Amino acid sequence: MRAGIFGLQGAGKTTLFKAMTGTVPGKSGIGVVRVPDNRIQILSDLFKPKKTTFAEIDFEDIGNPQKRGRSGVDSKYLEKLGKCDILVLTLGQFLEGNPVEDFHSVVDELILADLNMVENTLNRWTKEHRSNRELDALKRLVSTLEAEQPAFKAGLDEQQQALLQGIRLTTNRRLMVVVNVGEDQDVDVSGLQQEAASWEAPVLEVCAQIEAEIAEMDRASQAEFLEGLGIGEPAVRRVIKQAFNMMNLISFFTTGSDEVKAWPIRNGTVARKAAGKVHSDIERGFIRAEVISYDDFMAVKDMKLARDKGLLRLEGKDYVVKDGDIINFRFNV
Ligand SMILES: Nc1nc2c(ncn2[C@@H]2O[C@H](COP(=O)(O)OP(=O)(O)OP(=O)(O)O)[C@@H](O)[C@H]2O)c(=O)[nH]1
Ligand SMILES: [Mg+2]
Repeated sequence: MRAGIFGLQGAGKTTLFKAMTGTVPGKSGIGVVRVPDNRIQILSDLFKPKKTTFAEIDFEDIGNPQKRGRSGVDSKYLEKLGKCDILVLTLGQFLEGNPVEDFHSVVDELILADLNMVENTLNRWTKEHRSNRELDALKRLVSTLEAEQPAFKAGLDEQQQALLQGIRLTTNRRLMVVVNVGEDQDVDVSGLQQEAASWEAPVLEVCAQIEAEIAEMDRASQAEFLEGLGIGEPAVRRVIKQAFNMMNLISFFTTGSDEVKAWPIRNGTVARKAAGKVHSDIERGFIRAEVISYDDFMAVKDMKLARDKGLLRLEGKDYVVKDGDIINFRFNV
């Protein structure tokens, strides 16, 4: 799963990437980021496993195709954005710009590009006498985009989405806004929040510069530094968690003396499919899932005790896995 960092020139995209990954973007522009989860840390302290594994998502520094005040976007940029599951728009507040204007100059271009794409497709499909269902779905997209709303607001159902699958859009995915604020800068983001509301986009503030410096420190200095600044946790951690949620992901956990691990899955995944994440054999030979919620487990903090007390539930293949479920799969091969 990938989140694409984009925005105007010099907004702090690369600095934000550094703050999240701890490194500069390589040639691909993609970096793997660990999703902060205190529960995994706590489970790891209890089980003392050889290995502790957090969920991970990718962030991509999409770079800068669009200069301040210039309009038009190139197809390569749109293609990159189209490969991302969610978009992270970075606005450089520290530049003394106007974040509301910057917001519009970026997202309005995306809406316009999508509108062009959809209108061209509609013309072509009309000539090709495509089905009414296909044309109606397209028309619905046109009216949404004409109203300067992102494509995902068209509220197309799964069938309609499937009909339009081949059309390359960028505004049919969720957006998050990161305001890159300068040190000691007092910012009022309420105007921006209003604008972002049409995208249902959360607005987060990050001082990317400082956080990029923190990301380079060792753990001990990081903690000391954050305490000195009076910050509980770096704001980029919230950006990462938010991105994870916006991808509609949750985590279930597996525990043991070998490994404590968070497994990211789509919200709504059933037990048998979740088992397949761990191993295809476990999915194939699935018998039951032994499940205990993180909170129930933490009341006893011991798996044997939890079992003796009957706290482990036996769930079948169609059980919808919940965030924080600790699962032991029973299977035969
Ligand atoms: N004062 C201040 N400078 C910042 C902040 N964030 C980034 N910068 C500086 O602004 C400049 C641009 O930051 P980048 O992260 O390279 O911006 P970018 O969006 O990747 O830029 P392009 O890739 O060229 O579009 C760099 O010199 C950063 O050090 C900030 O919060 N405060
Ligand atoms: Mg850059």
